[in-house]
Amino acid sequence: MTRIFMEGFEHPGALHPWMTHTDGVGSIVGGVARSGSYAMQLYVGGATTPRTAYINLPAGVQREEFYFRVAFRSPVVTSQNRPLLHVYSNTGQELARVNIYTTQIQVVVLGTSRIVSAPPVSLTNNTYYLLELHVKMGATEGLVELRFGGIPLGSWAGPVQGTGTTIARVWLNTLASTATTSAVDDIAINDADGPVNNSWCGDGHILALRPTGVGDASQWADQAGNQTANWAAVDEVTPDNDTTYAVAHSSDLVDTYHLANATLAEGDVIKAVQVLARARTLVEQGDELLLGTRLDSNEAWSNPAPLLLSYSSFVSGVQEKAPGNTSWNLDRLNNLHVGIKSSGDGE
Ligand SMILES: [Ca+2]
Ligand SMILES: [Ca+2]
Repeated sequence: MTRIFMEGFEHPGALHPWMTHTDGVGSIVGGVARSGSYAMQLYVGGATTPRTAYINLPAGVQREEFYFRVAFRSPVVTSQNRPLLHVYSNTGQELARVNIYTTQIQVVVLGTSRIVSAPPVSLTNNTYYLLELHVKMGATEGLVELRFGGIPLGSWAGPVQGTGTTIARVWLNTLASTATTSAVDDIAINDADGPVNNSWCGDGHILALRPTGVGDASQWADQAGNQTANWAAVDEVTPDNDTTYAVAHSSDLVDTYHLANATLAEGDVIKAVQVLARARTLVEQGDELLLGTRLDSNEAWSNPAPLLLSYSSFVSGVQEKAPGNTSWNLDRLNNLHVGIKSSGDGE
Protein backbone atom coordinates (compact mmCIF):
# COMPACT_ATOMS: atom_id res chain seq x y z
CA MET A 1 0.00 0.00 0.00
CA THR A 2 1.42 3.29 -0.94
CA ARG A 3 -1.06 5.45 -2.82
CA ILE A 4 -3.98 5.03 -0.46
CA PHE A 5 -6.44 7.64 -1.66
CA MET A 6 -7.33 9.59 -4.75
CA GLU A 7 -10.39 11.60 -5.65
CA GLY A 8 -10.85 13.70 -8.76
CA PHE A 9 -14.64 14.13 -8.37
CA GLU A 10 -15.23 12.78 -11.88
CA HIS A 11 -18.26 10.73 -10.85
CA PRO A 12 -20.80 13.24 -9.49
CA GLY A 13 -23.03 11.54 -6.97
CA ALA A 14 -20.43 8.88 -6.19
CA LEU A 15 -17.95 10.45 -3.84
CA HIS A 16 -15.08 8.29 -2.59
CA PRO A 17 -16.51 6.33 0.35
CA TRP A 18 -13.90 7.73 2.75
CA MET A 19 -14.99 11.25 1.98
CA THR A 20 -17.89 13.29 3.33
CA HIS A 21 -19.01 16.80 2.54
CA THR A 22 -21.27 19.16 4.41
CA ASP A 23 -23.39 19.55 1.26
CA GLY A 24 -23.46 15.87 0.42
CA VAL A 25 -22.28 14.81 -3.00
CA GLY A 26 -24.45 17.37 -4.79
CA SER A 27 -21.71 19.95 -4.76
CA ILE A 28 -19.49 18.14 -7.22
CA VAL A 29 -19.73 20.64 -10.04
CA GLY A 30 -18.60 21.19 -13.62
CA GLY A 31 -16.98 24.29 -14.98
CA VAL A 32 -14.29 24.68 -12.34
CA ALA A 33 -12.27 21.47 -12.76
CA ARG A 34 -8.50 21.31 -12.80
CA SER A 35 -8.59 17.81 -14.31
CA GLY A 36 -11.37 16.03 -16.13
CA SER A 37 -14.75 17.74 -16.01
CA TYR A 38 -15.63 18.11 -12.33
CA ALA A 39 -14.31 19.39 -9.04
CA MET A 40 -15.67 19.69 -5.52
CA GLN A 41 -17.20 23.03 -4.80
CA LEU A 42 -16.49 24.29 -1.30
CA TYR A 43 -18.69 27.33 -1.34
CA VAL A 44 -22.17 27.51 -2.75
CA GLY A 45 -23.22 31.06 -2.07
CA GLY A 46 -24.70 32.88 0.84
CA ALA A 47 -22.68 35.19 2.97
CA THR A 48 -21.87 33.08 5.99
CA THR A 49 -21.89 29.43 5.08
CA PRO A 50 -18.46 28.00 4.32
CA ARG A 51 -18.38 24.40 3.25
CA THR A 52 -16.16 21.64 4.49
CA ALA A 53 -15.10 18.24 3.19
CA TYR A 54 -13.51 15.48 5.25
CA ILE A 55 -11.42 12.48 4.33
CA ASN A 56 -11.90 9.99 7.16
CA LEU A 57 -9.19 7.37 6.95
CA PRO A 58 -10.34 3.90 8.05
CA ALA A 59 -8.43 2.53 11.02
CA GLY A 60 -6.71 -0.06 8.84
CA VAL A 61 -4.99 2.53 6.67
CA GLN A 62 -4.20 5.15 9.30
CA ARG A 63 -0.48 5.79 9.57
CA GLU A 64 1.96 8.04 11.40
CA GLU A 65 3.15 9.52 8.13
CA PHE A 66 1.36 10.71 4.99
CA TYR A 67 1.89 12.92 1.96
CA PHE A 68 -1.23 14.92 1.05
CA ARG A 69 -1.95 16.68 -2.21
CA VAL A 70 -4.79 19.02 -3.03
CA ALA A 71 -5.32 21.43 -5.91
CA PHE A 72 -7.38 24.42 -4.83
CA ARG A 73 -8.77 27.60 -6.31
CA SER A 74 -10.61 30.47 -4.78
CA PRO A 75 -12.51 33.43 -6.14
CA VAL A 76 -11.23 35.48 -3.23
CA VAL A 77 -7.67 35.25 -1.96
CA THR A 78 -7.21 37.92 0.63
CA SER A 79 -4.62 39.18 3.03
CA GLN A 80 -6.60 37.46 5.75
CA ASN A 81 -5.82 34.11 7.22
CA ARG A 82 -7.87 31.43 5.41
CA PRO A 83 -7.46 27.83 6.56
CA LEU A 84 -7.44 25.40 3.65
CA LEU A 85 -6.20 22.09 5.01
CA HIS A 86 -6.30 20.57 8.50
CA VAL A 87 -4.78 17.26 9.55
CA TYR A 88 -6.18 15.51 12.63
CA SER A 89 -4.96 12.60 14.73
CA ASN A 90 -7.00 9.60 15.84
CA THR A 91 -7.73 11.45 19.09
CA GLY A 92 -9.27 14.33 17.15
CA GLN A 93 -6.39 16.69 17.82
CA GLU A 94 -5.29 19.05 15.07
CA LEU A 95 -1.74 18.11 14.13
CA ALA A 96 -1.24 20.60 11.34
CA ARG A 97 -3.15 23.35 9.55
CA VAL A 98 -2.30 25.21 6.36
CA ASN A 99 -3.43 28.84 6.17
CA ILE A 100 -3.44 30.69 2.88
CA TYR A 101 -2.91 34.43 2.40
CA THR A 102 -2.34 36.32 -0.83
CA THR A 103 1.39 36.51 -0.33
CA GLN A 104 1.99 34.04 2.48
CA ILE A 105 1.42 30.42 3.38
CA GLN A 106 1.55 29.40 6.99
CA VAL A 107 1.67 25.94 8.53
CA VAL A 108 0.57 25.71 12.14
CA VAL A 109 1.77 22.56 13.93
CA LEU A 110 -0.02 21.60 17.15
CA GLY A 111 -1.28 25.14 17.54
CA THR A 112 2.03 26.91 16.97
CA SER A 113 3.03 28.59 13.72
CA ARG A 114 6.02 26.62 12.43
CA ILE A 115 6.37 27.44 8.74
CA VAL A 116 5.72 30.89 7.30
CA SER A 117 6.66 31.20 3.69
CA ALA A 118 5.90 33.28 0.65
CA PRO A 119 4.44 31.36 -2.30
CA PRO A 120 6.49 31.45 -5.51
CA VAL A 121 3.95 33.84 -6.99
CA SER A 122 1.38 36.12 -5.45
CA LEU A 123 -1.86 34.19 -5.44
CA THR A 124 -4.61 35.33 -7.76
CA ASN A 125 -8.31 34.63 -7.83
CA ASN A 126 -9.83 31.70 -9.70
CA THR A 127 -6.50 30.00 -10.38
CA TYR A 128 -5.61 26.47 -9.36
CA TYR A 129 -2.58 25.93 -7.15
CA LEU A 130 -1.14 22.61 -6.09
CA LEU A 131 -0.41 22.27 -2.39
CA GLU A 132 1.34 19.29 -0.82
CA LEU A 133 1.92 18.64 2.86
CA HIS A 134 4.08 15.93 4.41
CA VAL A 135 3.22 15.11 8.01
CA LYS A 136 5.28 12.62 9.99
CA MET A 137 4.18 12.18 13.58
CA GLY A 138 6.76 11.87 16.32
CA ALA A 139 7.02 12.80 20.01
CA THR A 140 10.34 14.51 19.37
CA GLU A 141 11.34 13.66 15.81
CA GLY A 142 8.25 14.61 13.85
CA LEU A 143 8.48 16.36 10.53
CA VAL A 144 6.19 18.70 8.59
CA GLU A 145 7.11 19.84 5.08
CA LEU A 146 5.25 22.06 2.64
CA ARG A 147 5.39 22.20 -1.14
CA PHE A 148 3.57 24.62 -3.38
CA GLY A 149 3.42 23.96 -7.10
CA GLY A 150 6.01 21.26 -6.49
CA ILE A 151 8.47 23.72 -4.96
CA PRO A 152 9.61 23.16 -1.35
CA LEU A 153 8.44 26.12 0.73
CA GLY A 154 9.62 25.13 4.18
CA SER A 155 9.91 22.41 6.76
CA TRP A 156 9.80 22.02 10.51
CA ALA A 157 11.28 19.21 12.60
CA GLY A 158 10.21 18.60 16.19
CA PRO A 159 7.23 17.30 18.17
CA VAL A 160 4.27 16.37 15.91
CA GLN A 161 2.64 13.83 18.17
CA GLY A 162 0.12 15.38 20.47
CA THR A 163 -2.23 12.90 22.11
CA GLY A 164 -2.71 10.63 19.12
CA THR A 165 -0.86 7.79 17.49
CA THR A 166 -2.02 7.98 13.86
CA ILE A 167 -3.29 10.47 11.27
CA ALA A 168 -7.03 9.85 10.97
CA ARG A 169 -8.69 12.77 9.19
CA VAL A 170 -7.99 15.46 6.62
CA TRP A 171 -10.34 18.42 6.64
CA LEU A 172 -10.62 20.80 3.67
CA ASN A 173 -12.13 24.26 4.08
CA THR A 174 -13.35 26.96 1.80
CA LEU A 175 -11.07 29.92 1.26
CA ALA A 176 -13.81 32.33 0.34
CA SER A 177 -15.61 34.59 2.78
CA THR A 178 -18.13 35.74 0.23
CA ALA A 179 -20.31 33.90 -2.26
CA THR A 180 -19.21 32.07 -5.39
CA THR A 181 -17.08 29.09 -5.94
CA SER A 182 -14.02 27.84 -4.17
CA ALA A 183 -13.06 24.41 -5.44
CA VAL A 184 -10.66 21.53 -4.84
CA ASP A 185 -9.61 18.79 -7.26
CA ASP A 186 -7.02 16.04 -7.78
CA ILE A 187 -6.69 15.02 -4.14
CA ALA A 188 -4.23 12.23 -3.34
CA ILE A 189 -2.62 10.65 -0.29
CA ASN A 190 0.52 8.54 -0.28
CA ASP A 191 1.96 6.75 2.68
CA ALA A 192 5.70 6.12 2.98
CA ASP A 193 5.63 2.38 2.26
CA GLY A 194 6.31 0.31 -0.81
CA PRO A 195 8.45 0.79 -3.92
CA VAL A 196 6.33 3.46 -5.67
CA ASN A 197 4.02 6.32 -4.65
CA ASN A 198 5.87 6.38 -1.33
CA SER A 199 6.72 10.06 -1.16
CA TRP A 200 5.37 13.34 -2.57
CA CYS A 201 2.30 12.79 -4.75
CA GLY A 202 3.53 15.34 -7.31
CA ASP A 203 1.67 17.08 -10.07
CA GLY A 204 -0.97 14.44 -10.78
CA HIS A 205 -4.28 14.49 -12.58
CA ILE A 206 -7.18 12.16 -11.86
CA LEU A 207 -9.30 11.15 -14.84
CA ALA A 208 -12.35 8.90 -15.20
CA LEU A 209 -12.72 6.24 -17.88
CA ARG A 210 -16.29 4.98 -18.24
CA PRO A 211 -17.57 1.73 -19.78
CA THR A 212 -18.03 1.86 -23.54
CA GLY A 213 -18.61 -1.79 -24.40
CA VAL A 214 -19.05 -5.35 -23.23
CA GLY A 215 -15.96 -7.11 -21.88
CA ASP A 216 -15.07 -10.80 -21.66
CA ALA A 217 -17.85 -11.67 -19.22
CA SER A 218 -21.53 -10.68 -19.20
CA GLN A 219 -23.15 -12.76 -16.46
CA TRP A 220 -25.19 -10.01 -14.84
CA ALA A 221 -28.34 -8.66 -16.54
CA ASP A 222 -29.53 -5.13 -17.13
CA GLN A 223 -32.81 -3.69 -15.85
CA ALA A 224 -34.66 -5.25 -18.82
CA GLY A 225 -33.17 -8.69 -18.19
CA ASN A 226 -30.78 -8.52 -21.16
CA GLN A 227 -27.11 -9.48 -20.95
CA THR A 228 -25.88 -7.98 -24.21
CA ALA A 229 -25.21 -4.38 -23.22
CA ASN A 230 -24.91 -4.28 -19.45
CA TRP A 231 -22.18 -1.68 -19.83
CA ALA A 232 -24.78 0.81 -21.07
CA ALA A 233 -26.62 0.54 -17.74
CA VAL A 234 -23.55 1.50 -15.73
CA ASP A 235 -21.85 4.12 -17.89
CA GLU A 236 -23.65 7.32 -16.94
CA VAL A 237 -21.77 10.30 -15.58
CA THR A 238 -24.19 10.88 -12.71
CA PRO A 239 -25.59 7.66 -11.20
CA ASP A 240 -29.27 7.09 -12.01
CA ASN A 241 -29.78 4.48 -9.26
CA ASP A 242 -32.74 2.20 -10.09
CA THR A 243 -33.39 3.62 -13.55
CA THR A 244 -30.64 1.70 -15.36
CA TYR A 245 -28.56 -0.93 -13.60
CA ALA A 246 -26.92 -4.32 -13.82
CA VAL A 247 -28.20 -7.02 -11.45
CA ALA A 248 -27.01 -10.45 -10.33
CA HIS A 249 -29.24 -12.95 -8.53
CA SER A 250 -26.60 -15.46 -7.47
CA SER A 251 -23.04 -15.55 -6.27
CA ASP A 252 -19.81 -15.44 -8.30
CA LEU A 253 -21.33 -13.84 -11.39
CA VAL A 254 -18.94 -11.57 -13.28
CA ASP A 255 -19.54 -8.61 -15.58
CA THR A 256 -16.58 -6.93 -17.27
CA TYR A 257 -16.54 -3.83 -19.43
CA HIS A 258 -14.35 -2.14 -21.99
CA LEU A 259 -13.44 1.42 -21.09
CA ALA A 260 -13.05 4.59 -23.08
CA ASN A 261 -9.49 5.05 -24.27
CA ALA A 262 -7.35 7.47 -22.34
CA THR A 263 -5.20 10.09 -23.98
CA LEU A 264 -2.05 11.25 -22.25
CA ALA A 265 0.11 14.27 -22.85
CA GLU A 266 3.75 13.70 -23.69
CA GLY A 267 5.64 12.77 -20.57
CA ASP A 268 2.55 11.73 -18.61
CA VAL A 269 2.96 8.58 -16.51
CA ILE A 270 0.16 6.36 -15.19
CA LYS A 271 0.74 6.11 -11.45
CA ALA A 272 -2.28 4.14 -10.31
CA VAL A 273 -5.73 2.88 -11.29
CA GLN A 274 -8.77 2.46 -9.06
CA VAL A 275 -12.23 1.07 -9.83
CA LEU A 276 -15.21 3.01 -8.49
CA ALA A 277 -18.83 1.82 -8.51
CA ARG A 278 -22.18 2.51 -6.86
CA ALA A 279 -24.20 -0.47 -5.72
CA ARG A 280 -26.87 -1.74 -3.34
CA THR A 281 -28.36 -5.06 -2.33
CA LEU A 282 -31.98 -5.99 -3.15
CA VAL A 283 -33.41 -7.36 0.08
CA GLU A 284 -30.89 -9.81 1.43
CA GLN A 285 -28.41 -9.13 4.16
CA GLY A 286 -24.89 -10.35 3.71
CA ASP A 287 -24.57 -9.63 -0.01
CA GLU A 288 -21.16 -8.42 -1.07
CA LEU A 289 -19.54 -6.84 -4.12
CA LEU A 290 -16.06 -7.28 -5.55
CA LEU A 291 -14.47 -4.81 -7.98
CA GLY A 292 -11.74 -5.88 -10.32
CA THR A 293 -9.64 -5.41 -13.38
CA ARG A 294 -8.70 -7.82 -16.15
CA LEU A 295 -5.85 -7.57 -18.64
CA ASP A 296 -5.35 -10.47 -21.04
CA SER A 297 -5.93 -13.48 -18.75
CA ASN A 298 -4.82 -11.76 -15.56
CA GLU A 299 -7.38 -10.55 -13.05
CA ALA A 300 -7.13 -8.56 -9.83
CA TRP A 301 -10.18 -8.46 -7.51
CA SER A 302 -10.74 -6.43 -4.39
CA ASN A 303 -11.87 -8.02 -1.16
CA PRO A 304 -15.66 -8.50 -0.90
CA ALA A 305 -17.38 -5.41 0.49
CA PRO A 306 -20.81 -5.62 2.19
CA LEU A 307 -23.70 -3.95 0.35
CA LEU A 308 -26.35 -1.77 1.94
CA LEU A 309 -30.02 -1.55 0.95
CA SER A 310 -29.46 1.97 -0.36
CA TYR A 311 -26.85 2.90 -2.96
CA SER A 312 -23.37 3.72 -1.74
CA SER A 313 -19.96 4.07 -3.34
CA PHE A 314 -17.33 1.34 -3.48
CA VAL A 315 -13.71 1.52 -4.56
CA SER A 316 -11.18 -1.18 -5.29
CA GLY A 317 -7.75 -0.99 -3.79
CA VAL A 318 -5.43 1.35 -5.65
CA GLN A 319 -3.68 -0.73 -8.31
CA GLU A 320 -0.16 0.54 -8.83
CA LYS A 321 0.62 -2.35 -11.18
CA ALA A 322 -1.45 -3.65 -14.07
CA PRO A 323 -2.96 -7.14 -13.68
CA GLY A 324 -0.10 -9.58 -14.23
CA ASN A 325 2.13 -7.36 -12.09
CA THR A 326 3.48 -5.31 -14.97
CA SER A 327 3.92 -1.55 -14.97
CA TRP A 328 1.10 0.57 -16.29
CA ASN A 329 1.40 2.11 -19.72
CA LEU A 330 -1.13 3.60 -22.11
CA ASP A 331 -1.48 0.40 -24.12
CA ARG A 332 -2.24 -1.65 -21.00
CA LEU A 333 -4.66 0.94 -19.69
CA ASN A 334 -6.52 1.06 -22.99
CA ASN A 335 -6.78 -2.74 -23.11
CA LEU A 336 -7.97 -3.00 -19.53
CA HIS A 337 -11.40 -4.33 -18.63
CA VAL A 338 -13.01 -3.47 -15.33
CA GLY A 339 -15.51 -5.73 -13.67
CA ILE A 340 -17.92 -6.48 -10.88
CA LYS A 341 -18.43 -9.81 -9.17
CA SER A 342 -21.35 -10.82 -6.97
CA SER A 343 -20.96 -12.54 -3.64
CA GLY A 344 -24.37 -13.66 -2.50
CA ASP A 345 -27.08 -11.86 -4.48
CA GLY A 346 -26.34 -8.30 -5.46
CA GLU A 347 -27.45 -5.33 -7.43
CA1 LIG B 1 -11.60 16.59 -11.49
CA1 LIG C 1 -27.23 3.20 -14.31
